[in-house]
Order: sequence, then structure tokens, then C-alpha cells
Amino acid sequence: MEAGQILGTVISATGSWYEVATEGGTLNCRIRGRLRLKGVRSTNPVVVGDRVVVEPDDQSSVIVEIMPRRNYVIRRASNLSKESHIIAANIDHALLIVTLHSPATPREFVDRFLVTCEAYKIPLSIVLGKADTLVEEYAAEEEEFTAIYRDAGYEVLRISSITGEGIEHIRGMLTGRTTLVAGNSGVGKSTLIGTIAPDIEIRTGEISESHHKGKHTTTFSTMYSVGDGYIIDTPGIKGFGLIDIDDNELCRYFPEMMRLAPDCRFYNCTHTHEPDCAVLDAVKEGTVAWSRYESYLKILDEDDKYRK
Ligand SMILES: Nc1nc2c(ncn2[C@@H]2O[C@H](COP(=O)(O)OP(=O)(O)OP(=O)(O)O)[C@@H](O)[C@H]2O)c(=O)[nH]1
Ligand SMILES: [Mg+2]
Ligand SMILES: [Zn+2]
Repeated sequence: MEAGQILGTVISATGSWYEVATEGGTLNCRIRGRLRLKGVRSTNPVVVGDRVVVEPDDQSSVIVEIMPRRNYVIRRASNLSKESHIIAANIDHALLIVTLHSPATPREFVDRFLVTCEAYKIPLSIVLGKADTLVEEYAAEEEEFTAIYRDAGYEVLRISSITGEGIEHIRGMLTGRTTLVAGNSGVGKSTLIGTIAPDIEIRTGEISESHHKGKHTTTFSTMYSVGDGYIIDTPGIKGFGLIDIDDNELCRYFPEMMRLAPDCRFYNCTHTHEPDCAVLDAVKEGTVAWSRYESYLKILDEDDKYRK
């Protein structure tokens, strides 16, 4: 770092302006021309959570360097694109907010997000949102969902920003670390953050608005400080295209399948057609959930499409 330059953390990134929190306060910055981290191909060069070197200036401060990232959450920018988009970097923990209805989060979306967190070694908790709406008719579905992911090895929590259920627990999880909040649009990510930290000014979808319209309330990621930790609100993501994950490695990111793989006859078993495959046996017996296995197959399939 040269004289006059300071270190900071990117707390919001709109694409042209970046807010950087430094010891002396928050600076509004632009980025220096061709700045990007080596070896990372993404549509957004500087992302929320990045540690950066800034040249402060009264008029326009400039980000001149990005420090290496400890980890990041990345997805394919759009369905048919080869470009990728980084949601945030340097995360200690992720909360994936899932709602069973209004809106219903697709299982495949959940599984894709889990694969990414496994691949980048980001600890994760699954949070069933809007628990106040999980009335009797959803009880069986909730039980099934919870069992699948707990059996796979994930923590599954329940929260409601209306009754306050689970909120204290989540607040406790934030201490001393940076937590990413992710999930489809309308699942209540911003509402959760506003409930945890009422002093934060945060935009949420109006109750009267229908989230079935696919309207996105949060349009870019923002990091907020809560106690001695940080929480990152993200725009709702719809599809979650995976990037840089090898077919041969994919099963390592499904913990319940990875545990069985040593019992397959072939060491390089793909768990799709091989004889004496411990994973296929478990799927048949129902000890590995069909929906999880189906996601595994769909991800294998999709990646083939992109290689052609
Ligand atoms: N019943 C119920 N409704 C909730 C709860 N949390 C949020 N909502 C409602 O769900 C809608 C969407 O909430 P948001 O917090 O804006 O959702 P979001 O995930 O931030 O959405 P995007 O910013 O578009 O990604 C709003 O109408 C909220 O009032 C909850 O715990 N229970
Ligand atoms: Mg939001
Ligand atoms: Zn196998």
C-alpha cells in the first residue's frame, strides 16, 4: 500500500459506485479502469465483502486494488450465459432462506445453493421462513423437508418475522462474523434483517404487493453492521447456475452421497448406472432422498449442455 492509501471493506456495489467502509468512515468510490482479480471471471469485478485499497479523495475516491478473497458465492450470470456473477465475498456463514409457499422455493434451487457453499467451504444454515404461515396443511411437507436436510447433515431452523420465532437465535449467530442472507425473491430476507436490527433502514416488499409477480424489492447486495458482526442482504436469486464444478467432484458436495461413495464397487463411480453403487442402492431404499438425487442428476445434465 502506498502513502495516503487506506484499507476498507466494500459494503455496497451498484456496478458504477461502491461504498467502502474504512476506519475513518464510509467512502463513495469508483474503481480504477481495468481492475479485477486474476483468475476470476465474473461480470462484477468488485463485490460486497471485498477488502480493497482505496485512494481517498474529497471528490471521488478510487478503489485501486482488491485483496485476495477467502471465499465467495458465485453463480452463472444468466441461464445461457458463460459469464458468472459473484454475490458476495469473504463470508463466514450463509443463511439460505427457504419458504414452502408464497413463494415456494424449488428443491433444486436449494440443492444448487448448498453445492456452491460446500464447494467453497462456506458453513450454512437452512432457514424455513414465514413459519407463522406453516399451518396444519403444510405440516407434512415441512416435516419431510426438515428430515431430508437434517439427514444430509444441515442445520434447519424456523423463523418468523411476525411472531419473532427463531429471531433471537439468528441474532446470536451473527456475533463476530459476516453472514450472507440468500434465497428466492420474496422469502423475507430484508424483513429478517430489519427485524433483527430495527435501526437499519431497509426496503422490504409491501404486504399488499403480491410476490407472485416476481418483483424484486432488493436490487443489489448490501452489508450492514449488526452488533460486532455483519450481515449481507442480497437481491432474490431465481436460478442458480453452477460454475467451475467438475462432474467427478459433484457428489462430494452432497454430503449424504459422499459418505456412501467409498462403498461403491468402482472408485470412480458416477452413481448414475454402475452396478453395486451404494448411492443408487440408498436412493432405492429411500435413505438418500429422491429429490436430492434428482438435483444431482439435473446438475450433471446441465453442465453437459454448457460444455458442448
Ligand atoms: N407471514 C410472513 N410474511 C413475511 C415474513 N417475512 C417477510 N414477509 C413478507 O414477505 C414479503 C417479502 O419480504 P421481503 O423481506 O421484501 O423479501 P426479500 O426476500 O427481501 O425479497 P427480494 O428483496 O425481492 O429478494 C413482504 O410482504 C413481507 O412482509 C414472515 O416471517 N411471515
Ligand atoms: Mg429484499
Ligand atoms: Zn456409486
